[in-house]
Amino acid sequence: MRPEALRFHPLESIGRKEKRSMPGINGPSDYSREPPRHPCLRINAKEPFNAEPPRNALVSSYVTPTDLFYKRNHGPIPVVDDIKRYHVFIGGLIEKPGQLSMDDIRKLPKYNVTATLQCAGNRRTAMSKTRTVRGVGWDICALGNATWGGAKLSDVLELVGISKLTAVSSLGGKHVEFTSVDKCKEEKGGPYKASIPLSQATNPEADVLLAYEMNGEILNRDHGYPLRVVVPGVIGARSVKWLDRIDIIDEECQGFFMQKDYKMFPPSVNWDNIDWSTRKPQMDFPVQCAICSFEDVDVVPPGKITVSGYAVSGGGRGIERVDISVDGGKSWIEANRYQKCGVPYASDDINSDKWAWVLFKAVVDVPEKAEIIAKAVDSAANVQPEKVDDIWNLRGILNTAWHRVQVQRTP
Ligand code: MTE
Ligand code: MO
Repeated sequence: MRPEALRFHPLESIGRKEKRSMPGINGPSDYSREPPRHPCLRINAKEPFNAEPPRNALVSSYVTPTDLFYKRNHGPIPVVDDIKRYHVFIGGLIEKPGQLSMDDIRKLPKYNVTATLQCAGNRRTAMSKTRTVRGVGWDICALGNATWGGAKLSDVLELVGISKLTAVSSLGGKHVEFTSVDKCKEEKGGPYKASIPLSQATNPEADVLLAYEMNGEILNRDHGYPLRVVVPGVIGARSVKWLDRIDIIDEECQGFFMQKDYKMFPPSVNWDNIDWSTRKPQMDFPVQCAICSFEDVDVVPPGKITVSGYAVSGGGRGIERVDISVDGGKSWIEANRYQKCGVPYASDDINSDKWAWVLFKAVVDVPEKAEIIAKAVDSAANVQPEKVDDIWNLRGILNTAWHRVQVQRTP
């Protein structure tokens, strides 16, 4: 139902694909206006800025502090010069294109969804050790768990006449495309974009948000100020930051990051024989976990040690189990898992955050030299692959192989 005070500004006078003149937000073409960042971040690329927190810091809290949350960009951070002028345009295959201001969006019912966002390139550096891959190198911390506050996309789409649970709209729309304002070299200087199926966008239970808050504060510039999409359970690449427009379209978005990137290829495909059209854009994240209490090779004190880390799956599938081995995979014990609800959210089970990671902990005795391994099982009994070689792919995405660290005891 449309709240009393809400205004949707129809744009009868402008064409469906036409750009309005004063959006109040723009993407700079250089890096002179980047925001300040936490000094402890490990920088993987400076321009565009790509950085992740240290392992130990990542799992020291269930909700990742915003300044420690990984930052994944493809261009300079956009600048909002006038928030009052900012509007998100809604067009494409709808009867009446129009636009919403931030005030309009804030008048819709607000939801707080705790969801883990993970880059498809998380753990790429380890995959590149098998065979070279193309892409920014990431250790194991290209993910974070935040409480996102905003309006549901399903409520926003209702304002333009698309009812809940619609797979095909009356004008033949099947996908929802999100377009930003940042200038990406992969898009030849054009903006970042992505799409999701209309059925997911109009499903209130999919919890797709137009978020204006992160961890109870106004979204900051690095993470998409003033408005970003959050698609829970799906690779981070579909959660478009600095949202400029939403278009209802008949085919999935033809942008670079949907069609020429973020697709999962088999190990036999290389840069000479690749045919991008043979694969679908990756959406759901597979089951993943990693040990964050140690570096890849580490020294530990004598006595019992604590193995801790994160486990998360895609599509709203929870984590059923995390197994730990200290003898290279010969025997396993089960780790303790925990989650904590930050902000109340009325899902079916108020005790678990279905889109969020679990943190795990196991206290173990280790031999003098040990390989510690962690692997998780999700609620659909999906397991992680044992070896990275089996899932190697040229873009180095979705490295979900068993996570291993080598530790040696001090005498
Ligand atoms: N949105 C825009 N506009 N530009 C981008 O470069 N990167 C995407 C996604 N949304 C990106 C974007 C990718 S690949 C990821 S993993 C997430 O944003 C990262 O979100 P974060 O920087 O808030 O952690
Ligand atoms: Mo990503």
